[in-house]
Amino acid sequence: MPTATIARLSPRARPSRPEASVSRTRYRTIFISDVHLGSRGCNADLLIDFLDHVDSETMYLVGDIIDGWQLKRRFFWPAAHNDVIWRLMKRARRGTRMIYIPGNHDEMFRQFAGLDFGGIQIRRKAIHETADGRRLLVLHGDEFDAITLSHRWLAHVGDAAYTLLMALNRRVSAVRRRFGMPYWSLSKHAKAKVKNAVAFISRFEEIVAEAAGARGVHGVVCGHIHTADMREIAGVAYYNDGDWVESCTALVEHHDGRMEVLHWADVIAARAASEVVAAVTIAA
Ligand SMILES: [Mn+2]
Repeated sequence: MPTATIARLSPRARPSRPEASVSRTRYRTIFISDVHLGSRGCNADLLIDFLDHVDSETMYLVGDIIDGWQLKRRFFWPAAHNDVIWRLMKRARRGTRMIYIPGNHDEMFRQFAGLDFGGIQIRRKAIHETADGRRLLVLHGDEFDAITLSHRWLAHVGDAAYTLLMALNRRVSAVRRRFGMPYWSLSKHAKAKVKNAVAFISRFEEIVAEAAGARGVHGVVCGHIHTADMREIAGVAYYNDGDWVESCTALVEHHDGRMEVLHWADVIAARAASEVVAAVTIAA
């Protein structure tokens, strides 16, 4: 990482975009993963909007926050990506309990598991206790991805195809934005149409839930497959917080232990709609 980038990351440095001064929705816990900072696919603007509108006692960063694979190929680090890091570090300073569980794209941080940096605890996995007394195993999820583990090169071929799909996704998004249409994920819909991807996702979900069940916990929170979900699988609560490349989702725990997946593009669209309604009501 060039020195200039690191200098901009210092706690005293100001973000290029100041925090929005709006009242934040408070949750007990927030889980996000698969942000892929350092890659062109990252929807940093939506994530910044999310971070400025929510707060929590505890926040889990469930892996692939920084995309080391993409950064190694080509250095890409716009100001918005710094702004995300700045906001995460500021949360830790403000007293949010921050737990960072590196994934496969940011595996370079796994060597620091057990250490704390700037108030952020780096762990290989964690147990989260919900307000209603359930124990949830929190991990990234690549541990169960046989392809990633046994054929690293094959995972990279997949990564290249994925990068191409993301580039296409950005182009579609740019066109839609120009016509004032809301964010829509081409890749998310493409993936749902491909039988193999669907089979892979459901197999992944089963394996993760099974492993959590064997460890005697009530449920599991993971990321990795960029598909947010929450459902019961063989008596185990399976939660996936999704990603900020395709779907722009987060998993939140309410103060009573209730869990919810937030689709942030929908939240922004609803906010815009209510602002229009308010403006029209005032005008009338
Ligand atoms: Mn991953």
